[in-house]
Amino acid sequence: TSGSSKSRGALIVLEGLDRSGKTSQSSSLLKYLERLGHSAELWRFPDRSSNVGQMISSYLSNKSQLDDHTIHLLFSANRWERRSLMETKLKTGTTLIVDRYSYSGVAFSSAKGFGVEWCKAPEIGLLAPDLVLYLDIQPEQAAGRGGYGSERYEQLEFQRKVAQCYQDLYDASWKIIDACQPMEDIEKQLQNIVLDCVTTCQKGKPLSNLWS
Ligand code: 2DT
Repeated sequence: TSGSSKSRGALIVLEGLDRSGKTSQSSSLLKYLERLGHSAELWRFPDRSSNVGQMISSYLSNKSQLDDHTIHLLFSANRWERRSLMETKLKTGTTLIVDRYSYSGVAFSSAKGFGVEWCKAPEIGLLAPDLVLYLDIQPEQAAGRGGYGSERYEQLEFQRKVAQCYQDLYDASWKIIDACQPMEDIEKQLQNIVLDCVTTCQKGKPLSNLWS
């Protein structure tokens, strides 16, 4: 069955360290869903296109400095400014594949030493994903993949802390995928899990909010 019925779309989030393959796998999933006739879009956070997004982008590329609390709240605001569009899309049957979401927000800021509860607080009330896919890779292996760019956070020592923080966030609902397998194997695994989730949402699984 295609996604063109009135059933809702699924909110699917990909998380993982830098260089874990999220971006390639997100595009591949989008193509897969489209081939099956589903309405789907690829989103990513930070969404650098808004005013808030431009402040974040400038911070990440080291063109500006911001207090750690401030940047955390900007990342969150950047999700809040997309929340209502996100809900509309989902309710009108579009599945969203989202490259990074609140978990990046919490993992990266708690890696700086903030308490997890403080990091989660501004995320409360954002839409909860129907599925979290974690592309699992050791920081050392990720660093070996053609190296990092020049953005803030793209450093092995910090990525090690982020990896630990992601681990503290995992719950049983996350699907952990070994990101060191051949690309096609990862694609296949993700496709099966995602299709299952899309079907469950079509059948009427209700939307909910973070952190429930
Ligand atoms: P990309 O390289 O994927 O564009 O990410 N980050 C991201 C945070 O610190 N908090 C957040 O809420 C989000 C969504 C992760 C840019 C960097 O921004 C970090 C990497």
